[in-house]
Amino acid sequence: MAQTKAAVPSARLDAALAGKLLIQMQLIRRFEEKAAEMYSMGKIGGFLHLYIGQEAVAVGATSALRPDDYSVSSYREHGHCLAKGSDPKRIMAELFGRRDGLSHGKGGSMHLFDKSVNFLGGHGIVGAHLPLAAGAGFGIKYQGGDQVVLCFFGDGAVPAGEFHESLNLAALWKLPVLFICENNRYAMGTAIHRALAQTEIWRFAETYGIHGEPVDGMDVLAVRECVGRAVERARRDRSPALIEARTYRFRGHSMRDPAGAIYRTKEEVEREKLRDPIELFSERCVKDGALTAADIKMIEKSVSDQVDEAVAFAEASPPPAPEELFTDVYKD
Ligand SMILES: Cc1ncc(C[n+]2csc(CCOP(=O)(O)OP(=O)(O)O)c2C)c(N)n1
Repeated sequence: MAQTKAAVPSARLDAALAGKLLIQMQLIRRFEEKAAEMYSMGKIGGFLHLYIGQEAVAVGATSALRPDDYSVSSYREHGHCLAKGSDPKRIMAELFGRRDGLSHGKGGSMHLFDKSVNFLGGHGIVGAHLPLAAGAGFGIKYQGGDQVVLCFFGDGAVPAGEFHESLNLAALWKLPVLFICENNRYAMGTAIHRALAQTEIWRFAETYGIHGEPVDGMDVLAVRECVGRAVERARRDRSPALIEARTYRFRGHSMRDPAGAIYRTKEEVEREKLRDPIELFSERCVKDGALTAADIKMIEKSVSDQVDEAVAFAEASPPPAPEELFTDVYKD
């Protein structure tokens, strides 16, 4: 298996950047722990797919963007939406199915959209948003802009036709789309080697003549650096890229599979938890002198307060009125 490059270990970590990355990863983690709790209490219905363990990918990649760049994701998108800058209160209200939610309470966990931060969703059909990312890239090119699109998806989308069709068109038409595969090794209960003839996913880039690269998805700085280079290239000459972020989901596929214990061993999960991206980055910050242990405690406390406020906001928001059933469903 190809080795992933680590972020330059000797580079001194900037305190402001370290704080920003850690706050975002902590916010995603705490937000989702709370969402799981709310789900168990029956306050959140429908599906809920947690991103816990994968935070470094959304945060590292999105930190390389400008605010006017775009991001689009699958149904495991709470982290991408938070990293793009959406208000946690409105995300929580959406999970609660309330009127003040990002999709006015009619989308739920899998359908978060936020035009104000250029977050293009939240998509429940595996692979279906890759052509949308190519379309957004085409729109940018057509209008002569220099934005880029980050498209996050799981390894389960790689065998799907949309993955190949989208990479082909993005390469052929030179679209500024960065395809970021979050390889957490399982699509529901199916391990990648049971679904893919080529398990080194970044190598599919070779087929389409675009840049491809694996990266350690548990290392927020490595992801930021790798995606940052690809963003620079895409802005300059509108070249797409395929990045395979090697990561792991600590929880099961969804709340229906809370432990994910049937198709993987307990030992494997425990071993992977030793690579917790938040723990690793916190240690690095302290070692480098970018943050103190007290700073980290303060971040934990303020993030936890922010999540509690999000829950209070969601609880206070009313459900959508029956006459709103058919509004906001299609673009008017
Ligand atoms: C076209 C399609 N087929 C099947 C499903 C059912 N399904 C939901 S999630 C999932 C697994 C996808 O795994 P992956 O893309 O690796 O993402 P992860 O859940 O690991 O984030 C499947 C098969 C679906 N939503 N869409």
